[in-house]
Amino acid sequence: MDKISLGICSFALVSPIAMQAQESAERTLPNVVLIYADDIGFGDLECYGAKGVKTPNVNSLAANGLRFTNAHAVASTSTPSRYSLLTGEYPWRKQGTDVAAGNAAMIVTPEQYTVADVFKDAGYTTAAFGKWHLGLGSETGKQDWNGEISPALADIGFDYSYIMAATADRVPCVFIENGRVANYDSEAPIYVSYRQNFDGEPTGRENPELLYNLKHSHGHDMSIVNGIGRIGYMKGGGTALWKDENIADSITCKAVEFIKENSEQPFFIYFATNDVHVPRFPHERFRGTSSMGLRGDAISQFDWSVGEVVRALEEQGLLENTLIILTSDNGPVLDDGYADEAEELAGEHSPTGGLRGGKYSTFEGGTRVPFIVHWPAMIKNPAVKDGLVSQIDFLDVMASITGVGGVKPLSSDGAPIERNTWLGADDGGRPFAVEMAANHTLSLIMFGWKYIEPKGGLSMVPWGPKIETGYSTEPQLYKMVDGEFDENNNVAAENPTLVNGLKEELQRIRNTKGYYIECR
Ligand code: NG6
Ligand code: CA
Repeated sequence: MDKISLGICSFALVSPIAMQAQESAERTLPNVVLIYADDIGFGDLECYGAKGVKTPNVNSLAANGLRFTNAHAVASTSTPSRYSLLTGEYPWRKQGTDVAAGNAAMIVTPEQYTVADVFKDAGYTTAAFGKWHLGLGSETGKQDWNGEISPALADIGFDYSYIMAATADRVPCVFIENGRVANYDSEAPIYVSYRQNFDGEPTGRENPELLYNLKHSHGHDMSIVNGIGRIGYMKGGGTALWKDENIADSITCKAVEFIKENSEQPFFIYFATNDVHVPRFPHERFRGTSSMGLRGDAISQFDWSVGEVVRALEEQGLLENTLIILTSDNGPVLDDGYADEAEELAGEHSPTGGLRGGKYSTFEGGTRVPFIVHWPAMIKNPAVKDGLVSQIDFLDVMASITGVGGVKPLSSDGAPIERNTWLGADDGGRPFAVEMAANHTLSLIMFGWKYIEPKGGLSMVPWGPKIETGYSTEPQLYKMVDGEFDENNNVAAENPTLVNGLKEELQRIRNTKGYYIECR
């Protein structure tokens, strides 16, 4: 295997003719629903081997569609992964794509072509629900939370949006509907700062007695909203403030409403759940549904959301011709800053499904995620697929499916031809995938190997989560093929030629936008 000749154009591509572009032109365009989970690991869903939690709705999508076992988020944290999924550009090509504060300026700019623009160009109605985490407004810290926030999602292709600015653990703790705070309470104007507290406002650090819902384990000791400490400071909000136990209900109900109101024309829904990110505080009706406490119960809640979306599609007679893709933004973490007993109660369950590392890390636990494709009208043979998949292709695969794009990608790093993998027509998968860890270490999966570039860094995440980073000053090479995948056995020293080849290949990808296509 290490004799393989590495170098530009050294991999074979599936012929574009194999693309199913010739399929019946009359077929109406599918609705597309992306269910983008937060921090759900490779092993966190029952159909991927989860223990102690039931996920019947997700299982049913997997059983009637394609369930991928080698699919990858582009990064092991949220903002960079989401950035890449929406734009088809690697996050390391653009500064400022790391985990964003709740008052960050918009990271995807209106000039950029996004997957939402693809759908607009195809004549779709588009909507985003739930976690955003890609900034809003033109300048960090300068948003007017009491008026119109601009630019917002309408400027990058979304007709409708009902979102959280960042994450549930970051202020402002309000939903934003079409660029304005939803349920705005004029008696409680909203102020947000990531620098200093507002006079007289309690914080988790100084007033731990007010943390009646969840206590922090690390960080998350600034403003208190709903008895939970957050990252960042905010004042006001009044009746607009969310209650964590209702977040899943709110975004799910809004999405279901949208499906009902838009059943006549094709739509794209970006359905980004808050589950199972911290603070995990699912609704009472999910409490105790798993054997793992709040984290497991949040997985049940996620599964419920999936079920509600599917049910709404079914009720509108749309399920048959709706493409549902279910995946996650990065790998799992147990203690991510709140004392929710995720570690203590995990029991037999392995959130990464036995992979090494987790959220933040360069090991597979950080970026290999569940990936399920369900489209009854198109996918007639449900299967488990092990072809290499990367979320970097989302924009171009959607462009190919909607007929907006051609053989050439519309993004800088995606590949429309990967549509064949995503829809099950090609088992081979992507020739390579690049993944980024929290400290920007890149790894390259190619030719059945995983190469992790050398870059310094602590071997464990230093601020709290008990996760191996995978960082090393030495190159790492792991065999990834034929069930022999083992990230414990670094064979770099025995394979210097291969290591060099993969290093060069990674360098070429770094230097070349559209590298995949250049190699055709
Ligand atoms: C970290 C937070 C963590 C989580 C993460 C982003 C602390 C101590 N930890 O900085 O809780 O919010 O950022 O997660 O503040 S992500 O899934 O949105 O990338
Ligand atoms: Ca995440």
